Amino acid sequence: MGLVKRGRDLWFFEDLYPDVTFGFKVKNVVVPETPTGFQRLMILESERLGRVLVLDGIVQLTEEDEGIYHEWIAHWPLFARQEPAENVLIIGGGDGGVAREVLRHPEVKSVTMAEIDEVVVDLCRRHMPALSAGIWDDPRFELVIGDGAEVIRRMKGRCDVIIIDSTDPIGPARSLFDTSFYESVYAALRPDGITIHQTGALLLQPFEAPGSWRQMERIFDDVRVVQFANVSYMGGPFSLTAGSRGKRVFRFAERNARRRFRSAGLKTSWYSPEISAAPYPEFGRRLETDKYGEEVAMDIRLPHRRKPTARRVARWSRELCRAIGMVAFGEPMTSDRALGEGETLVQYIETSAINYRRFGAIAAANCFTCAHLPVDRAVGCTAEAFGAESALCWHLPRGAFADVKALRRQTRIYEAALPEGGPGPSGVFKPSLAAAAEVFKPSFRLPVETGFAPAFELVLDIYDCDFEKISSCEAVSAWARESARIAGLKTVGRPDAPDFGHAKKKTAGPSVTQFLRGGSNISHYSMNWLMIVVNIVARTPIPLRRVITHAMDFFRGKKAYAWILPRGVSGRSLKEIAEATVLFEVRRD
Ligand code: AG3
Repeated sequence: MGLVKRGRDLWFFEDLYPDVTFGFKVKNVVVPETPTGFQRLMILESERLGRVLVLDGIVQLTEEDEGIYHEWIAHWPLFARQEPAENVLIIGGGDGGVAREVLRHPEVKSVTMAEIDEVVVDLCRRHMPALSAGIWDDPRFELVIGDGAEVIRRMKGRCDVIIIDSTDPIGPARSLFDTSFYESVYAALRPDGITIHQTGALLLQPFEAPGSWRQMERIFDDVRVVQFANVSYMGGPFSLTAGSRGKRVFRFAERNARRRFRSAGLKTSWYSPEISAAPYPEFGRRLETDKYGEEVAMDIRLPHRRKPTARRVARWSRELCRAIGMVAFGEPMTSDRALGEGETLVQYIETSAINYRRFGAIAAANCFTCAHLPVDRAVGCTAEAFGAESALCWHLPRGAFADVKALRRQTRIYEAALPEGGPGPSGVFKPSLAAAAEVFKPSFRLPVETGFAPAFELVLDIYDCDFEKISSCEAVSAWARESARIAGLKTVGRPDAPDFGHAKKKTAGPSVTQFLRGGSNISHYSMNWLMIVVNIVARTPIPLRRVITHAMDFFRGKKAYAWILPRGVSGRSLKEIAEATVLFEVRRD
């Protein structure tokens, strides 16, 4: 929205979120919106907040409350250390607020500030001089205009503290939230060094801090979240994620801070060593239990002699999108235009995909979204589209950071009857829990081997994957081809690998569809959650262990959860189907 006239008054409304906003009455436009070559900059003045720096429509600071953010991001890492820091690197921070606070520590010998956008430095210095007061004449301070991601590579092992005062991970700061950047931050730290990064509003940007945490946890020896709240970053609790080089650095952080703060005699308005850096328990819960998405797999009996055509199925996919409130991405793809027995139709939707195939008189459809899934509506719409009165459903939590038992508890296998679409009288079943070792034994037989089902689906969630691999469309396509070879499944056409989820933090990353003879591999990759979700459907047995461990090795995933669903079954009870549905966990260290 930006600047909006309201009667005689001019107001500013922030553009960060599509559905909630932060606004204030503008007394004066100090610098009208100016493209800097990197971003759009604007400086406004408000009666209550003083001057306000806005980049790409997002409030970066106000004169009234900038001290809260700058004190926390500078003093927390500096005081947490056992020994005083001598060399400090600031990435971003062009307004000078962080440097000002860092330079208040007399033991600090050098401060380098790497800011990519010189216009931010110049205009803030001119229009908000108090922010950077004193830094320009301080001989310890050096400004480098350049990309922080590059500057840091020249700093190997030289910094005691690295403060990343960036904008959000949209626009020029995107690369500062990558694993490769965090790796160079770790490499630039001296032993016992600390880095700290702004990682967004805990509740309004719920994937941002967990996304950085998950990446940093793999690289740094310890990770903490520091939280505070200010006026200008809407949403209450705001997060700073800190990482250390050295396992014991944070262990005494609070004690060090109390001791060193007292002896420094520094006066702060907002920072206090007495305020613990522990995040709300909600953050921990989110790391543990949030799920990436949910899926409902539906097997429905087609009315006698009704074989849906590709057009009919494409119509279902449009109806389903409408029913679940999702926008389709592109057109539906089919493994074969005739969409005969076992052939697959895939429709990408805003946050993942829906798909369909038929095994004899059973239509097997899946609906997977990374947003809330109105399951009953999805099931009702699907059964109705194919003229069925009930549907056998597997409702699966996907990408849940929970243990395998909790996962089993959250999995529901039930018969949904129309028109209610809710669980039928037969109740809700759970999958059989197995150990990977059991499933990987040659004696374990897939439902297609025992003749229980004409097809099976391997639903695989792999956690803690390698960022570089899962963010590359080429890499994931190569894996899809390779995996088909290992599975002994013939590919039909080339993998389709679009990257359409980048606008949303949770879904940022590619998706892949590889049609297979008698099946498909449809998978999604989350750059922020460092995980992938895979669905492989096949009508012939595959070497389960090799396929799963190959995928985990390829993406360097540490942990995986897998379900095996018998698909296209007819003439079996729900209980038998539930018994033939297996859930297990695989670990690779
Ligand atoms: N840098 C962090 C701004 C974060 C705004 N994001 C948000 N409200 N979610 C501020 C620069 C101050 N030196």
